[in-house]
Amino acid sequence: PSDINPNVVLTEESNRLYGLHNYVSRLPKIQQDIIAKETTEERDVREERRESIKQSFLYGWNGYKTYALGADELKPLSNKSNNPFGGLGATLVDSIGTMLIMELDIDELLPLIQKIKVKPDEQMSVFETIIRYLGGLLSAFELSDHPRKHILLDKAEEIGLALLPAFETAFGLPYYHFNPLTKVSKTNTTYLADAATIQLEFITLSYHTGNPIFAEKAQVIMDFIDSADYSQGVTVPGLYPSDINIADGYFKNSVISFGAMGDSAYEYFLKQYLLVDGTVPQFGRMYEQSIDSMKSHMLVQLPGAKFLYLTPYDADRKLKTNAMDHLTCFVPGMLAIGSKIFNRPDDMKVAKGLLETCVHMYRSSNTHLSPEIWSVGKDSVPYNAMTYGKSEEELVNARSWKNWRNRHVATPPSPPPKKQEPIQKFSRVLEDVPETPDGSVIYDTRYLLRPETIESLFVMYRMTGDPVYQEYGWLIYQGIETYCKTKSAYASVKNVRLSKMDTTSNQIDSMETFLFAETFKYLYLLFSPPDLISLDKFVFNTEAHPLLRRPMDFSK
Ligand code: DMJ
Repeated sequence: PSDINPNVVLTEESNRLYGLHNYVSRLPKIQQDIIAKETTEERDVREERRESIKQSFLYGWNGYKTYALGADELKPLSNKSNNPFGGLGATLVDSIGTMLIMELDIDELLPLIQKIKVKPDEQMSVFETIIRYLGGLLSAFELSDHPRKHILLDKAEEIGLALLPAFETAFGLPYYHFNPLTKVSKTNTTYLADAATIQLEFITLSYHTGNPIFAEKAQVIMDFIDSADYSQGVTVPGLYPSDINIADGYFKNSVISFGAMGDSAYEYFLKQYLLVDGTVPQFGRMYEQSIDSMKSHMLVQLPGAKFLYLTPYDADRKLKTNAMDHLTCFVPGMLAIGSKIFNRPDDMKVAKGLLETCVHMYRSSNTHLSPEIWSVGKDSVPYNAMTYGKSEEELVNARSWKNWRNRHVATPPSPPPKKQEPIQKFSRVLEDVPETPDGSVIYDTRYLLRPETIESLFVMYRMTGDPVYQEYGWLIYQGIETYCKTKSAYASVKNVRLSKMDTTSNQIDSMETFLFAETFKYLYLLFSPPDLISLDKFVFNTEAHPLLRRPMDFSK
Protein backbone atom coordinates (compact mmCIF):
# COMPACT_ATOMS: atom_id res chain seq x y z
CA PRO A 1 0.00 0.00 0.00
CA SER A 2 1.22 3.46 -0.78
CA ASP A 3 0.35 6.22 1.66
CA ILE A 4 1.21 8.90 -0.81
CA ASN A 5 2.44 11.46 1.64
CA PRO A 6 5.45 9.84 3.33
CA ASN A 7 5.40 12.52 6.00
CA VAL A 8 2.02 11.44 7.25
CA VAL A 9 2.40 8.39 9.40
CA LEU A 10 -1.09 7.42 10.37
CA THR A 11 -1.27 5.68 13.69
CA GLU A 12 -3.83 2.93 13.71
CA GLU A 13 -3.92 2.74 17.50
CA SER A 14 -5.81 5.96 18.13
CA ASN A 15 -9.30 5.61 19.58
CA ARG A 16 -10.96 3.45 17.00
CA LEU A 17 -14.41 5.04 17.03
CA TYR A 18 -13.01 8.52 16.55
CA GLY A 19 -10.83 7.77 13.53
CA LEU A 20 -7.12 8.16 12.94
CA HIS A 21 -6.29 10.95 15.33
CA ASN A 22 -3.47 12.49 13.32
CA TYR A 23 -5.39 12.36 10.06
CA VAL A 24 -6.70 15.73 9.00
CA SER A 25 -8.15 15.62 5.53
CA ARG A 26 -6.83 18.03 2.95
CA LEU A 27 -10.36 18.20 1.55
CA PRO A 28 -12.90 20.69 2.95
CA LYS A 29 -14.33 19.82 6.32
CA ILE A 30 -17.72 18.11 6.09
CA GLN A 31 -19.15 18.35 9.58
CA GLN A 32 -20.28 21.53 11.28
CA ASP A 33 -17.74 22.51 13.92
CA ILE A 34 -20.19 23.40 16.61
CA ILE A 35 -23.35 21.40 16.58
CA ALA A 36 -26.21 23.43 18.07
CA LYS A 37 -25.66 23.99 21.77
CA GLU A 38 -27.87 21.82 23.91
CA THR A 39 -29.37 22.56 27.27
CA THR A 40 -28.97 19.89 29.93
CA GLU A 41 -32.58 18.95 29.36
CA GLU A 42 -32.05 18.54 25.61
CA ARG A 43 -28.96 16.51 26.25
CA ASP A 44 -30.89 14.18 28.55
CA VAL A 45 -33.62 13.70 25.95
CA ARG A 46 -31.03 13.01 23.26
CA GLU A 47 -29.24 10.46 25.42
CA GLU A 48 -32.52 8.78 26.36
CA ARG A 49 -33.41 8.47 22.71
CA ARG A 50 -30.01 7.11 21.87
CA GLU A 51 -30.41 4.47 24.57
CA SER A 52 -33.87 3.49 23.27
CA ILE A 53 -32.41 2.95 19.81
CA LYS A 54 -29.67 0.77 21.27
CA GLN A 55 -32.32 -1.27 23.11
CA SER A 56 -34.25 -1.70 19.86
CA PHE A 57 -31.11 -2.93 18.13
CA LEU A 58 -30.60 -5.42 20.98
CA TYR A 59 -34.22 -6.54 20.82
CA GLY A 60 -33.90 -7.43 17.14
CA TRP A 61 -30.43 -8.89 17.59
CA ASN A 62 -31.59 -11.15 20.41
CA GLY A 63 -34.41 -12.45 18.22
CA TYR A 64 -31.91 -13.29 15.49
CA LYS A 65 -29.52 -14.79 18.06
CA THR A 66 -32.24 -16.96 19.58
CA TYR A 67 -33.79 -18.31 16.39
CA ALA A 68 -31.39 -17.85 13.50
CA LEU A 69 -27.82 -17.20 14.66
CA GLY A 70 -25.42 -18.02 11.81
CA ALA A 71 -28.14 -17.85 9.14
CA ASP A 72 -28.42 -14.86 6.84
CA GLU A 73 -31.71 -13.58 8.21
CA LEU A 74 -34.37 -14.25 10.79
CA LYS A 75 -37.95 -14.32 9.54
CA PRO A 76 -39.45 -12.22 12.32
CA LEU A 77 -42.98 -13.63 12.28
CA SER A 78 -42.41 -17.37 11.84
CA ASN A 79 -38.99 -17.32 13.58
CA LYS A 80 -37.51 -19.38 10.76
CA SER A 81 -34.22 -18.74 8.98
CA ASN A 82 -33.75 -17.31 5.53
CA ASN A 83 -30.55 -17.57 3.49
CA PRO A 84 -30.53 -15.27 0.48
CA PHE A 85 -26.81 -14.43 0.73
CA GLY A 86 -25.11 -17.80 0.58
CA GLY A 87 -25.90 -18.65 4.19
CA LEU A 88 -22.66 -17.15 5.51
CA GLY A 89 -24.47 -15.35 8.33
CA ALA A 90 -25.25 -12.00 6.74
CA THR A 91 -27.10 -10.52 9.75
CA LEU A 92 -24.24 -11.53 12.04
CA VAL A 93 -21.59 -9.90 9.86
CA ASP A 94 -23.70 -6.86 9.03
CA SER A 95 -24.34 -6.22 12.76
CA ILE A 96 -20.83 -6.32 14.22
CA GLY A 97 -19.86 -2.78 13.30
CA THR A 98 -23.05 -1.40 14.85
CA MET A 99 -22.30 -3.36 18.01
CA LEU A 100 -18.83 -1.86 18.22
CA ILE A 101 -20.23 1.63 17.77
CA MET A 102 -22.80 0.92 20.50
CA GLU A 103 -19.93 -0.34 22.70
CA LEU A 104 -21.34 -3.87 22.85
CA ASP A 105 -19.14 -6.89 23.33
CA ILE A 106 -18.34 -8.90 20.18
CA ASP A 107 -16.13 -11.46 21.90
CA GLU A 108 -18.49 -14.43 21.49
CA LEU A 109 -19.05 -13.63 17.82
CA LEU A 110 -15.44 -13.92 16.67
CA PRO A 111 -15.33 -17.74 16.74
CA LEU A 112 -18.51 -17.78 14.62
CA ILE A 113 -16.90 -15.45 12.11
CA GLN A 114 -13.82 -17.64 12.04
CA LYS A 115 -15.95 -20.68 11.16
CA ILE A 116 -17.70 -19.09 8.17
CA LYS A 117 -17.21 -21.16 5.01
CA VAL A 118 -16.80 -18.62 2.28
CA LYS A 119 -17.38 -20.85 -0.73
CA PRO A 120 -20.93 -22.21 -0.69
CA ASP A 121 -21.89 -24.22 -3.74
CA GLU A 122 -24.49 -21.73 -4.94
CA GLN A 123 -24.93 -18.59 -6.98
CA MET A 124 -24.13 -15.57 -4.80
CA SER A 125 -24.59 -11.91 -5.55
CA VAL A 126 -21.12 -10.40 -5.91
CA PHE A 127 -22.48 -6.97 -4.97
CA GLU A 128 -24.23 -8.11 -1.79
CA THR A 129 -21.23 -10.19 -0.75
CA ILE A 130 -19.01 -7.16 -1.09
CA ILE A 131 -21.20 -4.53 0.58
CA ARG A 132 -22.52 -6.68 3.43
CA TYR A 133 -19.80 -9.24 4.18
CA LEU A 134 -16.62 -7.51 3.06
CA GLY A 135 -17.81 -4.08 4.15
CA GLY A 136 -18.99 -5.43 7.49
CA LEU A 137 -15.78 -7.31 8.25
CA LEU A 138 -13.40 -4.57 7.17
CA SER A 139 -15.26 -1.89 9.06
CA ALA A 140 -15.40 -4.03 12.20
CA PHE A 141 -11.68 -4.70 11.83
CA GLU A 142 -10.97 -0.98 11.74
CA LEU A 143 -13.34 -0.15 14.59
CA SER A 144 -12.35 -2.94 16.93
CA ASP A 145 -9.53 -3.07 19.43
CA HIS A 146 -10.17 -6.72 20.26
CA PRO A 147 -6.92 -8.71 20.59
CA ARG A 148 -8.25 -11.24 18.06
CA LYS A 149 -9.60 -8.75 15.56
CA HIS A 150 -7.30 -10.22 12.89
CA ILE A 151 -10.05 -12.88 12.48
CA LEU A 152 -12.14 -10.17 10.84
CA LEU A 153 -9.47 -9.19 8.35
CA ASP A 154 -8.51 -12.79 7.63
CA LYS A 155 -12.11 -13.64 6.80
CA ALA A 156 -12.43 -10.53 4.65
CA GLU A 157 -9.35 -11.56 2.71
CA GLU A 158 -10.69 -15.10 2.28
CA ILE A 159 -13.92 -13.72 0.86
CA GLY A 160 -12.05 -11.29 -1.37
CA LEU A 161 -9.92 -14.08 -2.79
CA ALA A 162 -12.98 -16.31 -3.31
CA LEU A 163 -14.58 -13.53 -5.36
CA LEU A 164 -11.60 -12.77 -7.59
CA PRO A 165 -12.51 -15.30 -10.33
CA ALA A 166 -15.82 -13.43 -10.76
CA PHE A 167 -13.78 -10.56 -12.23
CA GLU A 168 -12.15 -12.72 -14.90
CA THR A 169 -14.35 -11.37 -17.67
CA ALA A 170 -13.74 -9.56 -20.95
CA PHE A 171 -13.69 -6.08 -19.41
CA GLY A 172 -13.05 -6.91 -15.78
CA LEU A 173 -16.69 -6.30 -14.85
CA PRO A 174 -17.76 -8.85 -12.26
CA TYR A 175 -20.53 -11.36 -12.86
CA TYR A 176 -23.81 -10.43 -11.24
CA HIS A 177 -24.27 -13.84 -9.63
CA PHE A 178 -21.39 -16.25 -9.25
CA ASN A 179 -20.74 -19.63 -7.63
CA PRO A 180 -17.48 -19.26 -5.69
CA LEU A 181 -16.98 -23.02 -5.53
CA THR A 182 -17.54 -23.96 -9.18
CA LYS A 183 -16.56 -20.47 -10.42
CA VAL A 184 -19.54 -20.52 -12.77
CA SER A 185 -22.01 -17.76 -13.49
CA LYS A 186 -25.35 -18.15 -15.24
CA THR A 187 -25.68 -14.70 -16.68
CA ASN A 188 -23.79 -12.12 -18.67
CA THR A 189 -26.06 -9.28 -17.61
CA THR A 190 -25.15 -7.15 -14.66
CA TYR A 191 -26.31 -3.78 -13.37
CA LEU A 192 -24.49 -0.52 -12.94
CA ALA A 193 -24.76 -0.57 -9.14
CA ASP A 194 -23.61 -4.19 -9.01
CA ALA A 195 -20.57 -3.53 -11.19
CA ALA A 196 -19.48 -0.29 -9.61
CA THR A 197 -19.98 -0.74 -5.87
CA ILE A 198 -16.75 -2.44 -5.06
CA GLN A 199 -14.13 0.24 -4.75
CA LEU A 200 -14.35 1.24 -1.07
CA GLU A 201 -14.16 -2.33 0.10
CA PHE A 202 -11.51 -3.51 -2.39
CA ILE A 203 -9.24 -0.50 -1.84
CA THR A 204 -9.50 -0.96 1.94
CA LEU A 205 -8.82 -4.69 1.60
CA SER A 206 -5.69 -4.00 -0.43
CA TYR A 207 -4.58 -1.43 2.11
CA HIS A 208 -4.77 -3.84 5.03
CA THR A 209 -3.56 -7.00 3.33
CA GLY A 210 -0.81 -5.33 1.33
CA ASN A 211 -2.11 -7.20 -1.73
CA PRO A 212 -2.86 -4.66 -4.50
CA ILE A 213 -4.93 -7.07 -6.60
CA PHE A 214 -8.25 -5.99 -5.11
CA ALA A 215 -7.69 -2.29 -5.66
CA GLU A 216 -6.52 -3.05 -9.19
CA LYS A 217 -9.77 -4.90 -9.97
CA ALA A 218 -11.74 -1.95 -8.61
CA GLN A 219 -9.78 0.53 -10.72
CA VAL A 220 -10.29 -1.45 -13.94
CA ILE A 221 -14.04 -1.00 -13.46
CA MET A 222 -13.68 2.72 -12.84
CA ASP A 223 -11.63 3.09 -16.03
CA PHE A 224 -14.18 1.05 -17.98
CA ILE A 225 -17.03 3.31 -16.86
CA ASP A 226 -14.97 6.45 -17.28
CA SER A 227 -14.15 5.63 -20.89
CA ALA A 228 -17.58 4.23 -21.87
CA ASP A 229 -18.89 6.17 -24.85
CA TYR A 230 -21.74 6.59 -27.29
CA SER A 231 -20.86 3.40 -29.17
CA GLN A 232 -21.43 1.48 -25.93
CA GLY A 233 -24.82 3.05 -25.26
CA VAL A 234 -23.78 5.98 -23.06
CA THR A 235 -25.48 9.02 -24.54
CA VAL A 236 -25.33 11.58 -21.72
CA PRO A 237 -21.92 12.24 -20.15
CA GLY A 238 -21.78 10.90 -16.61
CA LEU A 239 -25.10 9.06 -16.74
CA TYR A 240 -24.91 5.31 -17.26
CA PRO A 241 -27.78 3.01 -18.23
CA SER A 242 -28.43 0.38 -15.61
CA ASP A 243 -28.10 -2.90 -17.56
CA ILE A 244 -24.65 -3.90 -18.80
CA ASN A 245 -23.63 -6.86 -20.91
CA ILE A 246 -20.33 -7.88 -19.38
CA ALA A 247 -19.33 -9.95 -22.42
CA ASP A 248 -19.38 -7.10 -24.95
CA GLY A 249 -19.21 -4.11 -22.58
CA TYR A 250 -22.45 -2.64 -23.94
CA PHE A 251 -24.94 -0.71 -21.81
CA LYS A 252 -28.04 -2.59 -22.89
CA ASN A 253 -30.98 -0.39 -22.06
CA SER A 254 -31.11 3.35 -21.89
CA VAL A 255 -32.70 3.81 -18.47
CA ILE A 256 -30.64 5.75 -15.96
CA SER A 257 -31.46 5.57 -12.29
CA PHE A 258 -30.25 7.01 -9.01
CA GLY A 259 -32.52 4.46 -7.34
CA ALA A 260 -32.65 0.70 -7.88
CA MET A 261 -29.88 -0.68 -10.16
CA GLY A 262 -27.88 2.55 -10.37
CA ASP A 263 -27.75 4.24 -6.96
CA SER A 264 -24.53 3.21 -5.26
CA ALA A 265 -22.37 3.55 -8.40
CA TYR A 266 -22.79 7.34 -8.19
CA GLU A 267 -22.46 7.18 -4.41
CA TYR A 268 -19.10 5.42 -4.80
CA PHE A 269 -17.72 7.95 -7.31
CA LEU A 270 -17.88 10.47 -4.48
CA LYS A 271 -17.05 8.18 -1.63
CA GLN A 272 -13.91 6.67 -3.06
CA TYR A 273 -12.67 10.20 -3.63
CA LEU A 274 -13.20 10.79 0.09
CA LEU A 275 -11.75 7.43 1.10
CA VAL A 276 -8.40 8.17 -0.56
CA ASP A 277 -8.51 11.79 0.56
CA GLY A 278 -8.86 13.22 -2.93
CA THR A 279 -5.62 11.72 -4.20
CA VAL A 280 -7.31 10.42 -7.37
CA PRO A 281 -8.92 13.36 -9.24
CA GLN A 282 -10.65 10.96 -11.64
CA PHE A 283 -13.16 9.94 -8.94
CA GLY A 284 -14.12 13.54 -8.19
CA ARG A 285 -14.37 14.43 -11.87
CA MET A 286 -16.69 11.48 -12.53
CA TYR A 287 -18.88 12.43 -9.58
CA GLU A 288 -19.26 16.06 -10.61
CA GLN A 289 -20.01 15.12 -14.21
CA SER A 290 -22.76 12.71 -13.11
CA ILE A 291 -24.35 15.25 -10.79
CA ASP A 292 -24.30 18.00 -13.41
CA SER A 293 -26.03 15.72 -15.91
CA MET A 294 -28.48 14.41 -13.32
CA LYS A 295 -29.52 17.95 -12.45
CA SER A 296 -30.01 18.99 -16.03
CA HIS A 297 -31.75 15.84 -17.30
CA MET A 298 -33.45 14.06 -14.43
CA LEU A 299 -34.40 16.33 -11.55
CA VAL A 300 -37.89 17.83 -11.43
CA GLN A 301 -39.60 20.47 -9.29
CA LEU A 302 -43.18 21.51 -8.64
CA PRO A 303 -44.12 25.18 -8.98
CA GLY A 304 -44.40 26.87 -5.60
CA ALA A 305 -43.29 23.82 -3.63
CA LYS A 306 -40.12 22.75 -1.88
CA PHE A 307 -40.46 19.17 -3.12
CA LEU A 308 -37.91 17.88 -5.62
CA TYR A 309 -38.12 14.49 -7.32
CA LEU A 310 -35.53 12.25 -8.90
CA THR A 311 -36.92 9.47 -11.06
CA PRO A 312 -35.35 7.16 -13.66
CA TYR A 313 -34.68 8.70 -17.05
CA ASP A 314 -34.83 7.01 -20.42
CA ALA A 315 -31.99 8.70 -22.27
CA ASP A 316 -32.99 7.38 -25.72
CA ARG A 317 -36.60 8.48 -25.53
CA LYS A 318 -35.67 11.54 -23.47
CA LEU A 319 -38.45 10.66 -21.02
CA LYS A 320 -38.56 10.73 -17.24
CA THR A 321 -40.54 7.98 -15.62
CA ASN A 322 -43.01 8.96 -12.97
CA ALA A 323 -41.92 6.74 -10.08
CA MET A 324 -39.45 7.65 -7.34
CA ASP A 325 -38.27 4.86 -5.05
CA HIS A 326 -37.17 4.97 -1.42
CA LEU A 327 -33.67 3.85 -2.46
CA THR A 328 -33.20 7.28 -4.07
CA CYS A 329 -33.44 8.94 -0.65
CA PHE A 330 -29.71 8.42 -0.05
CA VAL A 331 -29.11 11.13 -2.69
CA PRO A 332 -29.71 14.11 -0.34
CA GLY A 333 -26.90 12.94 1.95
CA MET A 334 -24.58 12.35 -1.00
CA LEU A 335 -25.32 15.74 -2.55
CA ALA A 336 -24.86 17.51 0.77
CA ILE A 337 -21.39 16.02 1.24
CA GLY A 338 -20.47 16.66 -2.39
CA SER A 339 -21.61 20.28 -2.08
CA LYS A 340 -19.04 20.84 0.65
CA ILE A 341 -16.21 18.88 -0.95
CA PHE A 342 -16.52 20.52 -4.37
CA ASN A 343 -17.99 23.86 -3.28
CA ARG A 344 -21.31 23.40 -5.08
CA PRO A 345 -23.81 25.39 -2.98
CA ASP A 346 -26.73 24.68 -5.30
CA ASP A 347 -26.34 20.95 -4.58
CA MET A 348 -27.13 21.65 -0.93
CA LYS A 349 -30.42 23.26 -1.98
CA VAL A 350 -31.22 20.27 -4.15
CA ALA A 351 -30.32 17.95 -1.26
CA LYS A 352 -32.79 19.75 0.98
CA GLY A 353 -35.51 19.69 -1.68
CA LEU A 354 -35.16 15.96 -2.24
CA LEU A 355 -35.05 15.29 1.49
CA GLU A 356 -38.25 17.32 1.80
CA THR A 357 -39.93 14.77 -0.47
CA CYS A 358 -38.43 11.74 1.29
CA VAL A 359 -39.40 12.99 4.75
CA HIS A 360 -42.85 13.90 3.49
CA MET A 361 -43.44 10.32 2.44
CA TYR A 362 -43.00 9.31 6.10
CA ARG A 363 -44.85 12.21 7.67
CA SER A 364 -47.85 12.05 5.37
CA SER A 365 -48.53 8.36 5.96
CA ASN A 366 -50.44 7.59 9.11
CA THR A 367 -47.92 4.96 10.24
CA HIS A 368 -45.03 7.45 9.93
CA LEU A 369 -43.40 4.95 7.61
CA SER A 370 -42.59 5.60 3.98
CA PRO A 371 -43.83 3.58 1.04
CA GLU A 372 -41.31 1.92 -1.25
CA ILE A 373 -42.34 3.72 -4.48
CA TRP A 374 -44.45 6.81 -5.17
CA SER A 375 -45.19 9.08 -8.08
CA VAL A 376 -44.25 12.65 -8.79
CA GLY A 377 -46.91 15.31 -8.28
CA LYS A 378 -48.58 16.46 -11.48
CA ASP A 379 -47.44 19.79 -12.98
CA SER A 380 -43.81 18.84 -12.49
CA VAL A 381 -41.27 20.75 -14.55
CA PRO A 382 -37.52 20.31 -15.00
CA TYR A 383 -35.43 21.63 -12.11
CA ASN A 384 -34.29 25.18 -12.57
CA ALA A 385 -32.20 26.81 -9.85
CA MET A 386 -33.65 30.24 -10.80
CA THR A 387 -37.28 29.28 -10.39
CA TYR A 388 -37.18 26.46 -7.84
CA GLY A 389 -39.61 27.01 -4.95
CA LYS A 390 -41.42 29.92 -6.60
CA SER A 391 -45.08 29.81 -7.60
CA GLU A 392 -46.28 30.71 -11.12
CA GLU A 393 -47.65 33.94 -9.73
CA GLU A 394 -44.39 34.92 -8.07
CA LEU A 395 -42.58 34.22 -11.29
CA VAL A 396 -44.97 36.28 -13.40
CA ASN A 397 -44.72 39.14 -10.90
CA ALA A 398 -40.98 38.93 -10.76
CA ARG A 399 -40.78 39.35 -14.51
CA SER A 400 -43.22 42.19 -14.85
CA TRP A 401 -41.62 45.27 -16.32
CA LYS A 402 -43.22 47.51 -13.65
CA ASN A 403 -41.76 45.54 -10.77
CA TRP A 404 -38.38 45.42 -12.40
CA ARG A 405 -38.43 49.16 -13.03
CA ASN A 406 -39.60 49.90 -9.50
CA ARG A 407 -36.85 47.88 -8.04
CA HIS A 408 -34.02 48.84 -10.35
CA VAL A 409 -34.78 52.22 -11.87
CA ALA A 410 -37.21 54.24 -9.79
CA THR A 411 -35.62 53.44 -6.44
CA PRO A 412 -32.28 55.10 -5.93
CA PRO A 413 -29.65 52.52 -5.26
CA SER A 414 -29.32 51.90 -1.56
CA PRO A 415 -25.95 51.24 0.03
CA PRO A 416 -25.07 47.57 0.09
CA PRO A 417 -26.17 45.94 3.34
CA LYS A 418 -23.45 45.33 5.87
CA LYS A 419 -22.24 41.78 5.66
CA GLN A 420 -23.47 39.89 8.63
CA GLU A 421 -23.04 36.29 9.52
CA PRO A 422 -26.48 34.71 9.04
CA ILE A 423 -27.97 33.97 12.43
CA GLN A 424 -28.91 30.33 12.46
CA LYS A 425 -32.28 29.93 14.07
CA PHE A 426 -33.00 26.35 14.80
CA SER A 427 -36.24 24.97 16.05
CA ARG A 428 -37.12 21.49 17.16
CA VAL A 429 -40.78 22.17 16.56
CA LEU A 430 -41.90 20.55 13.34
CA GLU A 431 -43.85 22.61 10.85
CA ASP A 432 -47.25 21.25 9.81
CA VAL A 433 -47.07 18.43 7.31
CA PRO A 434 -47.34 20.13 3.92
CA GLU A 435 -50.14 19.06 1.62
CA THR A 436 -49.35 16.13 -0.62
CA PRO A 437 -48.91 17.49 -4.14
CA ASP A 438 -51.80 16.96 -6.53
CA GLY A 439 -51.54 13.77 -8.51
CA SER A 440 -48.92 12.14 -6.28
CA VAL A 441 -49.88 8.52 -5.66
CA ILE A 442 -48.32 5.52 -3.96
CA TYR A 443 -47.24 2.72 -6.31
CA ASP A 444 -45.80 0.30 -3.75
CA THR A 445 -47.19 0.56 -0.23
CA ARG A 446 -44.55 -1.51 1.58
CA TYR A 447 -41.94 -0.29 4.08
CA LEU A 448 -39.00 -2.68 3.99
CA LEU A 449 -37.05 -1.31 7.00
CA ARG A 450 -34.94 0.72 4.62
CA PRO A 451 -32.40 3.28 5.88
CA GLU A 452 -31.90 5.84 3.10
CA THR A 453 -33.96 8.72 4.49
CA ILE A 454 -32.48 8.30 7.97
CA GLU A 455 -29.03 8.19 6.38
CA SER A 456 -29.65 11.56 4.74
CA LEU A 457 -31.08 12.99 7.98
CA PHE A 458 -27.94 11.88 9.80
CA VAL A 459 -25.63 13.49 7.22
CA MET A 460 -27.68 16.68 7.17
CA TYR A 461 -27.66 16.91 10.96
CA ARG A 462 -23.91 16.44 11.14
CA MET A 463 -23.41 19.07 8.44
CA THR A 464 -25.80 21.74 9.67
CA GLY A 465 -26.37 21.06 13.37
CA ASP A 466 -30.09 21.67 12.81
CA PRO A 467 -31.96 19.53 15.39
CA VAL A 468 -35.03 19.38 13.17
CA TYR A 469 -33.33 16.46 11.45
CA GLN A 470 -33.20 14.62 14.77
CA GLU A 471 -36.89 15.24 15.26
CA TYR A 472 -37.71 13.74 11.87
CA GLY A 473 -35.52 10.76 12.69
CA TRP A 474 -37.29 10.28 16.00
CA LEU A 475 -40.67 10.27 14.27
CA ILE A 476 -39.52 7.56 11.89
CA TYR A 477 -38.07 5.54 14.77
CA GLN A 478 -41.45 5.64 16.50
CA GLY A 479 -43.11 4.39 13.32
CA ILE A 480 -40.69 1.47 13.28
CA GLU A 481 -41.30 0.71 16.95
CA THR A 482 -45.07 0.86 16.58
CA TYR A 483 -45.65 -0.97 13.32
CA CYS A 484 -42.58 -3.14 12.66
CA LYS A 485 -41.94 -4.71 16.07
CA THR A 486 -42.88 -8.39 16.35
CA LYS A 487 -42.76 -10.85 19.25
CA SER A 488 -39.14 -11.66 18.37
CA ALA A 489 -37.68 -8.83 16.25
CA TYR A 490 -38.78 -6.36 13.53
CA ALA A 491 -40.73 -6.99 10.34
CA SER A 492 -41.34 -5.14 7.10
CA VAL A 493 -44.78 -3.61 6.64
CA LYS A 494 -47.29 -4.38 3.88
CA ASN A 495 -49.18 -1.14 3.69
CA VAL A 496 -47.89 2.04 5.31
CA ARG A 497 -51.29 3.70 4.95
CA LEU A 498 -53.02 1.29 7.30
CA SER A 499 -52.51 2.16 10.94
CA LYS A 500 -55.78 0.90 12.34
CA MET A 501 -55.63 -2.73 11.29
CA ASP A 502 -54.06 -5.34 13.52
CA THR A 503 -50.30 -4.73 13.35
CA THR A 504 -49.28 -8.35 12.78
CA SER A 505 -51.52 -8.88 9.78
CA ASN A 506 -49.96 -5.79 8.21
CA GLN A 507 -46.46 -7.26 8.58
CA ILE A 508 -44.28 -9.23 6.17
CA ASP A 509 -42.19 -12.13 7.45
CA SER A 510 -38.92 -10.48 6.44
CA MET A 511 -36.16 -8.58 8.24
CA GLU A 512 -33.35 -7.48 5.94
CA THR A 513 -29.86 -7.29 7.42
CA PHE A 514 -29.60 -3.57 6.69
CA LEU A 515 -31.96 -2.92 9.61
CA PHE A 516 -28.97 -3.72 11.84
CA ALA A 517 -26.18 -2.45 9.61
CA GLU A 518 -27.82 0.80 8.55
CA THR A 519 -31.21 1.77 9.93
CA PHE A 520 -30.38 1.36 13.62
CA LYS A 521 -26.79 2.57 13.15
CA TYR A 522 -27.76 5.82 11.43
CA LEU A 523 -30.50 6.40 14.00
CA TYR A 524 -28.07 5.82 16.85
CA LEU A 525 -25.47 8.15 15.34
CA LEU A 526 -28.13 10.81 14.71
CA PHE A 527 -28.47 11.05 18.51
CA SER A 528 -24.76 10.63 19.34
CA PRO A 529 -22.09 13.27 19.92
CA PRO A 530 -20.86 14.33 16.48
CA ASP A 531 -17.27 13.19 16.87
CA LEU A 532 -18.42 9.58 17.16
CA ILE A 533 -17.72 8.24 13.64
CA SER A 534 -17.15 11.71 12.26
CA LEU A 535 -17.70 12.21 8.54
CA ASP A 536 -14.33 13.96 8.51
CA LYS A 537 -12.60 10.76 9.55
CA PHE A 538 -14.74 8.01 8.02
CA VAL A 539 -16.70 7.29 4.89
CA PHE A 540 -19.68 4.94 5.03
CA ASN A 541 -19.90 2.17 2.47
CA THR A 542 -23.31 1.74 0.88
CA GLU A 543 -24.31 -0.69 3.65
CA ALA A 544 -23.38 1.96 6.29
CA HIS A 545 -20.11 0.32 7.29
CA PRO A 546 -17.73 3.16 8.20
CA LEU A 547 -14.25 2.86 6.69
CA LEU A 548 -11.28 5.01 7.66
CA ARG A 549 -10.34 7.82 5.32
CA ARG A 550 -6.63 8.17 4.58
CA PRO A 551 -4.52 9.42 1.68
CA MET A 552 -3.64 6.54 -0.65
CA ASP A 553 -3.43 6.03 -4.38
CA PHE A 554 -3.84 2.63 -5.99
CA SER A 555 -5.12 3.97 -9.28
CA LYS A 556 -1.79 3.97 -11.13
C1 DMJ B 1 -28.66 -1.65 1.16
O1 DMJ B 1 -28.33 -2.97 1.03
C2 DMJ B 1 -27.64 -0.79 0.49
O2 DMJ B 1 -27.78 0.49 0.98
C3 DMJ B 1 -27.74 -0.82 -1.01
O3 DMJ B 1 -26.87 0.10 -1.63
C4 DMJ B 1 -29.13 -0.57 -1.50
N1 DMJ B 1 -30.12 -0.64 -0.53
C5 DMJ B 1 -30.05 -1.42 0.65
C6 DMJ B 1 -30.90 -0.80 1.74
O4 DMJ B 1 -32.09 -0.29 1.32
